[in-house]
Amino acid sequence: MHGRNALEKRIMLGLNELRQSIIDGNSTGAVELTESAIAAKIPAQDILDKGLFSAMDTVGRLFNKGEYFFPEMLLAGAAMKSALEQLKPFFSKGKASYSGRFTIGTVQGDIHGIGKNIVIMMLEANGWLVTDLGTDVPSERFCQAVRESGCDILGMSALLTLTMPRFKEVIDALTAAGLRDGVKIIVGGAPVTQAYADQVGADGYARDAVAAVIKAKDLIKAIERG
Ligand code: B1M
Repeated sequence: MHGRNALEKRIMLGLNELRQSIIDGNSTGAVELTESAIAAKIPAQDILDKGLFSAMDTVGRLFNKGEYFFPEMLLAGAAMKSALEQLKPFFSKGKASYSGRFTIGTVQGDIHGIGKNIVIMMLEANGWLVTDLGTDVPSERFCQAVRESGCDILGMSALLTLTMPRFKEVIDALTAAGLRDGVKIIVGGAPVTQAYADQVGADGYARDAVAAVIKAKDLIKAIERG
């Protein structure tokens, strides 16, 4: 029992160190500490939740308090991205047969891409064939992608209150182009809510990456039922 407590304490210390390296924007440290955590057999989901996500929460709080500015957020984002790369193999064991086609992007005016990339990682791990349109994606590009990819689901991410209205813009553009009925739409991102998703006429909302996978599966079932 004593040994187990000591081990848990060491794991927490390691994850705290990883968390701090991301808050400090130290990409090299973040990669090394993620590798150490993996080597110590800490589950990838714990590294993600208790190390990486938790660090970003703190960075957001520091920004709100006026202690962090754009450059610090940028460095923290880069450190998080580097750490994520190490975790990717643990979430990318896609199945041989795919669950469906999912096209995703962050809306125009918004360059936040980390959450979207985590959603992609989880979708691919669950057998989805994902097309990533990147960030700052204009409505016309979303329409073009739906037209050309034949995707079952279109996902849109927004991290800014200011860019959330782009969801409706894209949905209206899809309707005008006669493409809306052929695709299901999921929206997400920190400021987005179920009520907002309903308001803009999306088919689904997901609070996080795991919820996005569940919602995508539900929508595919609905398509299959006709
Ligand atoms: Co920005 N930023 N940022 N930022 N940034 C936020 C979002 C903010 C909340 C910080 C704060 O005030 N506390 C705030 C937004 C306030 C608001 O409008 N509500 C903010 C601001 C204001 C800004 C700028 C305007 C700052 C400035 O210039 N003065 C600027 C805007 C630039 C622009 O986009 N035009 C800006 C810039 C940046 C950086 C570029 C420096 C950097 C992004 C780097 C990058 O992505 N490559 C950055 C960062 C890092 C953040 C914080 C700190 C972290 C975001 C993040 O990556 N979170 C953020 C504060 C915070 O969120 N705590 C903040 C981790 C990620 C795993 O979570 O993205 O929420 P998240 O994704 C989750 C869920 O939301 C969900 O699943 C994901 C995984 O579980 N999800 C989906 C996301 N998309 C989904 C799609 C789905 C389903 C689920 O279906 C399709």
